[in-house]
Amino acid sequence: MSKFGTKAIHAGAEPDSATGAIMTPIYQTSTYIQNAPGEHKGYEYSRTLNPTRHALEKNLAALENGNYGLAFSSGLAAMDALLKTFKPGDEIISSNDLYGGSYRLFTKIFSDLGLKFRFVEMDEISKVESLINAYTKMIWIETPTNPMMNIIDIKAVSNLAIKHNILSAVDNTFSSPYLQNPLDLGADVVVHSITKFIAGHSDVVMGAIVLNDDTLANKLYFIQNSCGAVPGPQDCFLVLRGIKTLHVRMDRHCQNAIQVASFLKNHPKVESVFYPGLSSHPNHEVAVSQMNDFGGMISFITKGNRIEDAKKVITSTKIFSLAESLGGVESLCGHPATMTHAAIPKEEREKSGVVDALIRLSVGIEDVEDLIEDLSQALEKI
Ligand code: P1T
Repeated sequence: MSKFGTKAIHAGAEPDSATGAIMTPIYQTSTYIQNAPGEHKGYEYSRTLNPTRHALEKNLAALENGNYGLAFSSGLAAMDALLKTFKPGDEIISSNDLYGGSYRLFTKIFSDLGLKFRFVEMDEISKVESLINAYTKMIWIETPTNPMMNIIDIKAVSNLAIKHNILSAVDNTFSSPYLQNPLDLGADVVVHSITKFIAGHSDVVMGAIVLNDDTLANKLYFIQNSCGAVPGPQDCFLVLRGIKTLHVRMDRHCQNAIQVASFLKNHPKVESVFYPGLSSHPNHEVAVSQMNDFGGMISFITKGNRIEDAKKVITSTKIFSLAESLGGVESLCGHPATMTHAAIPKEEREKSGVVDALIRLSVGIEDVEDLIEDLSQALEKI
């Protein structure tokens, strides 16, 4: 099997057989001519399958070392498809620290459809096991978590799921397939918000599921086609293009982030820094064991834990732009309590550490000296 960079550039993207075009063409078509009913070249209708999407789906499967890759119109649409494989009465155990939109999908949409969600801090696997009962069907984790950057032991969760004959699913958005491959660690399903590091240029919203199991993959293909939350060919092309530099971009995100995290950790106006690459991070050893590097996301709190100071910092940066999302080449800063995690009630949010003073950074691939200088001048304002 090829190594990561080679797969990123070549997997699924055969040169076009009709013209030799080295880049996968944007097959901007909804339908395909048939010679006779049912006699076609493998493509019937673009909700079902489109050649540009097909190339991307094969590439995504290769990057996560999975048999099947399915692309969806957003990360939440990918999660929605996975959740539709369950039935009323089924229970899902989820990490308590997770993207606000995922929490909203669980508690405001699928709870009403009869699924039950149990949220738990997953620092110890016994806490997860204590919630498993006859109705439990899946353990859902994000790692690193959004936004607290907790690391959950994927192998431990996968082994627990195997022991109880239930599924384990990992939202691998913060790591990207370059830094972590949950299927190799025993997980059943990987979900991505492609919008983030995989696409990498803040110009596409998309999601994906990668898995190995034939039966579950068939169910998901059925849901993908029946419900229709598929991405268009233009977006698939942009993501294929973005992926070709995923490994190069991720290396730079990681190199920059560790320097920014160290700068913040030593800054007199900073109270706490959450970055799994710091040896002081409580789950640093688990991160070392399951990640190739520690990614571009950092959260921190300024001294005194004041929301006014957090707002001052994130409105004073000149290179870090104040915006939702993450994983693009440009650096972003955000305020989880009022932005990405506003959908989680304050009391719930604060239980997992998402206090009003928390600042989240998506460290881009600019020159790190400029990023540090930017944060330095913003911190001087408080
Ligand atoms: O935005 P969408 O492509 O639908 O992906 C949702 C999603 C799923 N999982 C994780 C871990 C995420 O971070 C997200 C989206 N997150 C943001 C927009 C954000 O700023 O955190």
